[in-house]
Amino acid sequence: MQKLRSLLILFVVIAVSLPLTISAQDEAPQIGFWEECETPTLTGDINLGVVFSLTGGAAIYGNPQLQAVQMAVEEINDSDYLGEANLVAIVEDGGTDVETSISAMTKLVEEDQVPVVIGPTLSNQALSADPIAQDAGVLVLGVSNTRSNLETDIGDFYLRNSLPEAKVIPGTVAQATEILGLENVAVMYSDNDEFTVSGYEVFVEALEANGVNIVATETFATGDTDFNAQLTNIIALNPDAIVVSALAAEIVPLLQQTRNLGYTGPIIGGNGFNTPGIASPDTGAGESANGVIVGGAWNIAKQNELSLAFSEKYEAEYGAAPDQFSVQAYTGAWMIATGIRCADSTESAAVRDALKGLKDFNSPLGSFSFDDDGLPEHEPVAQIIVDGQYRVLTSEEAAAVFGE
Ligand code: 1QQ
Repeated sequence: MQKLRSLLILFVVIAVSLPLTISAQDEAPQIGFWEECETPTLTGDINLGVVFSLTGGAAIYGNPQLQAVQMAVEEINDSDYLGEANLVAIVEDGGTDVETSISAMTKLVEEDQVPVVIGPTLSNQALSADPIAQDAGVLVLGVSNTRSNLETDIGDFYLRNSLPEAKVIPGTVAQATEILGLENVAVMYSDNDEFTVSGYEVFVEALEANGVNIVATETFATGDTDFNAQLTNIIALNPDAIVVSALAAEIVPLLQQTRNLGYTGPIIGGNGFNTPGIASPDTGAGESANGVIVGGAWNIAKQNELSLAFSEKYEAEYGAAPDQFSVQAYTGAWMIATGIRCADSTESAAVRDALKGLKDFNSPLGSFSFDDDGLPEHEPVAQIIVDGQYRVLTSEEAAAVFGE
């Protein structure tokens, strides 16, 4: 009898504590509007078009983007975020050129008839490929496009969660000017890419606003590999910093050549510098990347719980730390699912409207909203590469590279 009683007590204790442990797990922060929007009534497969640069120079950005979207899609389906419906990613390579991304978009829109596309990687591609979706009334969410005015140039079926350079560069330039006491800088940019030209214009405005003189401006083209002539001109003027708007394929040799010519000062870059691949000792510029200053949408030092959970899982799954591009892509896939959930629809316009209404969406990027102009809004971060690592920019970190 005694034995039976203790067994009974044990059973009661387990029965009482079991739901407690389950609900404690439930309380762990989770991405998504679980409370804000009800589980949708949708069923069956929902196709999500995915176009990223998986080949060519921009693959350094596109491959982490794809991995992150695949991770998000798996989580969305495993958690029944879309009720009985299932998100299915249809992946197309956008290459690094315009033509490949146009073909990819055409296939997704016309053949697969997807309601939503995530990508393409480059603004240059978005400007050529996204009008195909726009004309068909298919929603596109850019997750790495940072050129100015894409919303107005593409149309109302285009949204992005990637902060445009105009929301990042001014803060970075202001902080760098204060920390480094910049007076005279030289500027270099690629003049045949929509993003790099736009980034250049934003830099010029920000430098002027901070009272920094531009003592020289040099251009090059995407695909160039030798920057010695331009760098020699610039370095002869002894600038306090070199400001560069470029993409990874050009950034790597440009950094190497800059340091080989003996320039050890700060190099202030745009969004193209946000892949740690440029600092890789094997395939990147290695130590030549130290002293790069770049504003970003995310830094691994972000201590919000969703960012920490994402970083841990991404690293376990793919064997490398995540970068800004993967975080934006992961968040973007969850945002699209949230648009579908909150609209309880897969109609592009309905999803677009629900998505556009997102306010205070808790994500690894921080608290995300669209502003009144439909532009993404969250806190950017100024960074400096120290020993190959992206650190939050402070005077101490700057001193560690450039001395006091
Ligand atoms: C753009 C960018 C690139 C750096 C994305 C990889 O910001 O093309 O808009």
